[in-house]
Amino acid sequence: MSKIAFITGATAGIGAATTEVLIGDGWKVIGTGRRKERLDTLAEKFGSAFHPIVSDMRDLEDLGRIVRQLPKGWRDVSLLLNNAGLAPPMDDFQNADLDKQLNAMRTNMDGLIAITRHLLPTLIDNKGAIINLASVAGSYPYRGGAVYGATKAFLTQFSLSLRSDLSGTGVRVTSIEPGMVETEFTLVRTEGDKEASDTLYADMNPMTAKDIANAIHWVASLPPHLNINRLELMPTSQSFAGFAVHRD
Ligand code: 8X3
Repeated sequence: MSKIAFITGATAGIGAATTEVLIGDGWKVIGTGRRKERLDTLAEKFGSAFHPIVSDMRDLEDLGRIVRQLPKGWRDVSLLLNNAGLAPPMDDFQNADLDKQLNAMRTNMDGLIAITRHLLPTLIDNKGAIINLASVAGSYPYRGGAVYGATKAFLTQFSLSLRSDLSGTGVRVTSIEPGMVETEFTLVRTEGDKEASDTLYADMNPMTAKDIANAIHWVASLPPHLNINRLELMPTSQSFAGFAVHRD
């Protein structure tokens, strides 16, 4: 099997960390992202093991073109890591900016479905694997996470149902569901408010992008007869609270 991975959102956080771990294990990585200068930095760092593609997950037509126009030597993709995603601000939904909520849906769901559909013929040919970056927010509700959590629940269910459709093809599908990881993710969620982002991680010990990258690498390196359906991870310092009860 070829060792070519296609990673969406490779420019930061878990995407960048996984790019590094996979390349360290002899993979070649096609990395997409919106920020060209970040992609250039990765291209400089990884040389011929990295193929950068500037792309926006919301531009569905462009995603098709990107896959159709993969250059020679980069077409034989055997691993798709659907990592690109974002969380809108944590406002109660009744107060939320609708455009920001819809933007998260387009990025986390529409773009992901499109790129998966475009790459599937190749992944089937290669008996490859798809790893989807879902979240604990898809299983456990919390305040301010209505749309974000729903997009991640979608992702987990999409992964499981895709396994049914792909029965007999040899393609493996995994939903990775992390809790708190310290990356730029929270900075996006707080719309660049560094203090609010730092407060979320204050005095706890979040997971790192490298922790998740290592888990992804482990899943990708398992023998072909073994499929991890769902993998849920949390930092030890994050756990669960009880139901909220409103009292007058
Ligand atoms: C986000 C994980 O725990 O911050 O995907 O909601 S958490």
